[in-house]
Amino acid sequence: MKNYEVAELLERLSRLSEAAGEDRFKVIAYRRASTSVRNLEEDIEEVWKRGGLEDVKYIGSGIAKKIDEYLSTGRLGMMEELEKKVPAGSMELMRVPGVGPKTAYKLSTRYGIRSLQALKEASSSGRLAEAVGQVVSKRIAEDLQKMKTGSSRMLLVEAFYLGAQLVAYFGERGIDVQPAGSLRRGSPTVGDIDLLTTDPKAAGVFANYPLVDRVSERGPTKVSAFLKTGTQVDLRVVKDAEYGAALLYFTGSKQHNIELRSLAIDRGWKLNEYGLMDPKASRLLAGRTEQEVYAKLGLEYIPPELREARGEIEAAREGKLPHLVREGDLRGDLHMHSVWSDGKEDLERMVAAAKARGYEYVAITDHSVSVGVANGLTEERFERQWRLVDELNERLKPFRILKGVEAEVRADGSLDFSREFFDRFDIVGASIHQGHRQTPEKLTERALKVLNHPGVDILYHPTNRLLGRREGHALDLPKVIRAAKDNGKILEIDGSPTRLDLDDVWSRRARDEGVKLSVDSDAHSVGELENVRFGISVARRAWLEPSDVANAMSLRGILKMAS
Ligand code: DGT
Ligand code: CA
Ligand code: CA
Ligand code: ZN
Repeated sequence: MKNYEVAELLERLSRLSEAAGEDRFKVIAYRRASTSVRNLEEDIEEVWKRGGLEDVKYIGSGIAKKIDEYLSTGRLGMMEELEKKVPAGSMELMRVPGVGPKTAYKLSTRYGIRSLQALKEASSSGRLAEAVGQVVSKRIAEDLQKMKTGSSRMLLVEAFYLGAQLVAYFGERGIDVQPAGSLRRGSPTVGDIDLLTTDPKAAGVFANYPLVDRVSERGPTKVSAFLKTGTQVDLRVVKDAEYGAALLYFTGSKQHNIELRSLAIDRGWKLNEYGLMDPKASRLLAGRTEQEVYAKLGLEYIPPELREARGEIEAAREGKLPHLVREGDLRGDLHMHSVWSDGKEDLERMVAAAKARGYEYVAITDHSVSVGVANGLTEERFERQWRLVDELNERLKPFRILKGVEAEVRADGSLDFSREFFDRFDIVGASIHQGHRQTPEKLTERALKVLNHPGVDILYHPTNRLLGRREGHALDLPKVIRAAKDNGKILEIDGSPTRLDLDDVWSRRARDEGVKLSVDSDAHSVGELENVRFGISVARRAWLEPSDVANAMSLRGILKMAS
């Protein structure tokens, strides 16, 4: 999925054009196209491959040509021309929302402020206020503060695809690199991308990566750069004999490392990014692989997703680590949409794509009628949809399409249909979208009401959080989990990259209480069926085994649970 990348490219083109004093209409056109690509449900690369770029809203022939050049070659000639016209550092300054092109131009040419670091210093010394006035300076200071507190973190999906692109770029040049850090641990958001390699050629090759905007640090063992997407990448070059220790160290988490190190110290040893050492004998005990280091410390190998200092070291010592669920364990997907409601794809195509992934069953769960904006279905439209589903099921045997619904929970906790009507679905998921400004008590009451409803099988994205945009509902989750347990209901880990809801901590708690979780895509397009990958990251971070996951069950199992 390159939508994010292409949207960023167009956004940058817009900003560069503005900074370089280009025609205003162009500036606006690029920005509009960027927004359009960002919101596109389909994978832009797929659209490009079938020659459909110009069908996308706000993409005309000129912009289509640029996207084509970028997707075929990885670069954009015109962008490189523009970059030459724009003063050094001003693009980096423009990552701050309050710094527009004119301000950036002025700061970099007249005041010599050419990096975020310099901007921060100017902000605290008062020089910034002299340059741009109190009001603007105050706004910039606030933006800088926000960037520091994490609102500038990327979603896992963005880091994942950027990381994959980097690995491929090095791979094509015969260099193995491996992502570490929070990306490898599968955190829902990622601050920067950490890469590790043993190949000394990597540093030079990295500096030539087309997406590199500015190399901020360059030494023999570490190169740091900002990409044009605004992302920082740290590449570290280490020795073969130290690779495992370095991978362990730079995968983190920091807290996990601290616990490991104290384990080493207990034995009179020393653990750092160079290896596990016995200082008395000045001898390297382990370092080539992570497995070796864990083994020497008397531990089972700990998968990266568990390295959060949440009891994994103790479990590893006792040989009690969970056998974590993998994407391949999923036998179906219990949440997705079609054009019947707000999906972008025909039901038939969603089903075919799900089948092609190797699933045994899939639930089509379009919205129910009270979600007007999402074209929610009435009873009558569901009955029509079911006729199509029955026909397809006849043809696709033994594959099975489950008749599903994402039932909207109204403000008073009631649902759109009668109990009898819900019984005619195979799978009923319920979602609380509306009324999210209600008090936590009221929201909890609605969730509990739904979990006590005999027709409901799953509570979808239980807290309704949107990463980077909105906190989840402050539900009384222990109560919600208890209600799910008491009523035999499933709680969802929604794999949509902005949701990843329930989160890892609460999913684990739910599992501990004996509640099953489903790992779903919430796909609105074929490409988004991939979302389960990120849901699986959450599930693994929650210590889930296949037996904890509802859609790792057979068709018969899921039908029984949902009946
Ligand atoms: P992020 O980038 O904020 O999403 O989170 P991480 O975990 O990727 O953190 P990052 O990029 O600052 O550092 C990568 C890893 O390097 C981190 O997980 C553990 C290790 N590390 C970094 N700084 C320290 C430190 O001061 N002490 C220890 N023990 N480990 C560190
Ligand atoms: Ca990192
Ligand atoms: Ca880092
Ligand atoms: Zn949905």
